[in-house]
Amino acid sequence: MLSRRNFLTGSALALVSATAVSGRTAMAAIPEAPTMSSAAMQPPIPPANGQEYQPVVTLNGWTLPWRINGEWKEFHLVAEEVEREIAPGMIAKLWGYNGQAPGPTIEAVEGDKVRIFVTNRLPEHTTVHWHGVLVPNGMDGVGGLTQPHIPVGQTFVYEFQLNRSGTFMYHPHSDEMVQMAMGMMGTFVVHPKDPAFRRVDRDFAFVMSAYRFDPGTSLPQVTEMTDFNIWTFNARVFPGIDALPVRLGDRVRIRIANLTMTNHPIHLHGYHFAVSCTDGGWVPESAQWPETTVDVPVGSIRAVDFTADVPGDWAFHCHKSHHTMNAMGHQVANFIGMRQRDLSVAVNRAAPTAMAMGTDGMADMGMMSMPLPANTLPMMTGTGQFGPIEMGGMFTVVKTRADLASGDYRDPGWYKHPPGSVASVVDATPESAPTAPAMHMRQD
Ligand SMILES: [Cu+2]
Repeated sequence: MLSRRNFLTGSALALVSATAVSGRTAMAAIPEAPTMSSAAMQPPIPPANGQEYQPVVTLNGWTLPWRINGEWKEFHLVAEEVEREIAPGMIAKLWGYNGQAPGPTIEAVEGDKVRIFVTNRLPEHTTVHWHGVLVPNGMDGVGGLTQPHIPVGQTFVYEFQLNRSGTFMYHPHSDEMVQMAMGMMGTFVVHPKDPAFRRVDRDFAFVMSAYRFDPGTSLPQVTEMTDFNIWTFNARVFPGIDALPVRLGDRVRIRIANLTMTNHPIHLHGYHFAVSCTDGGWVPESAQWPETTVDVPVGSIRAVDFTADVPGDWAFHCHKSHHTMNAMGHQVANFIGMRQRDLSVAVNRAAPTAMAMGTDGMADMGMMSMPLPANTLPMMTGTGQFGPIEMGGMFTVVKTRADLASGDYRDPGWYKHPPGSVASVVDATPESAPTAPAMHMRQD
């Protein structure tokens, strides 16, 4: 293993620029490459001197620190093998950047000149494409087309000016199928130069990725095209995904990027939102309409803005119901209404721990802690203050509270409902039931 000192020296000597002006930067020292060992949401980084914006918070992620060098903001990405905790109980061996997959969020301001060093510590070549960022052609990161692939062990530098604000991504354009299926991606946020433009009080971001892990394994099946079983927000699944803590009355933005291989209708309870931004820029207000679900196509970003004007624990999830499940077999028959008792007796002779399930639906899966193969997760899980939540995958909660301090992103726990405001059981015996039929009768 190289020490960091050796690594910095070595990569400075081996520096190859993606630009035609390599001589200018070839001798520059490379900034440190910070690394992150935790999959927990890290606090945002305040703006650099003289700049004003609401820093973005990455769900179960972090922001890549930068340094100022003259008129440049300098970043250092390291493409490498990582171990990512998908949720407590499951570790995936992925490829990512600076210790995590997805990589850290790159954050800058419209007008910034950015210099991004990319060191390749993968076993094969790579590149970085800045998805949605308008860059000179030679900075576009398409291996073979706009630059040579970054060989193993080498460092390339990308330099460009950020002329437009918005929400973007980065990912390889080298052996793309494998490298994205292995988790290589990240979010790239460019704040408007005018801090008042579409200003929000809380700004969240994440990228969606999907994997097929055969139970008990830790490497994703990179050739899978359709049958994925782990659907993630920032390579985490419920109940491992951070909540989104929000102060009552806040203007909130959630930036949702999609690098899975299918679309995701992302649904928010409690509020109406509007799509304020895509990876193509800001949507004019005259072109927005109120929504509660936004379909995020593959290779796209939708940022939604809303005012959190009602307190509570509001579900936020993909509306494809199999995307709010964790690892599950997809060849299970529908047993609803079938009598399995005789079958169970026969099966138990051969497999004494086998259990007949599904006769009355699958909710019991949410309550049962059946023995699982190593390194996998229950299909539906998570427990709230009223019992099993019966979710997994792409599900989390917007937690809106009146007593949250601005800038406090700690999980505030479960919502305390005002007395009498929770749906509850009533006496439904025929004598006490309200007489409903009247409303269906026509008065001719
Ligand atoms: Cu989905």
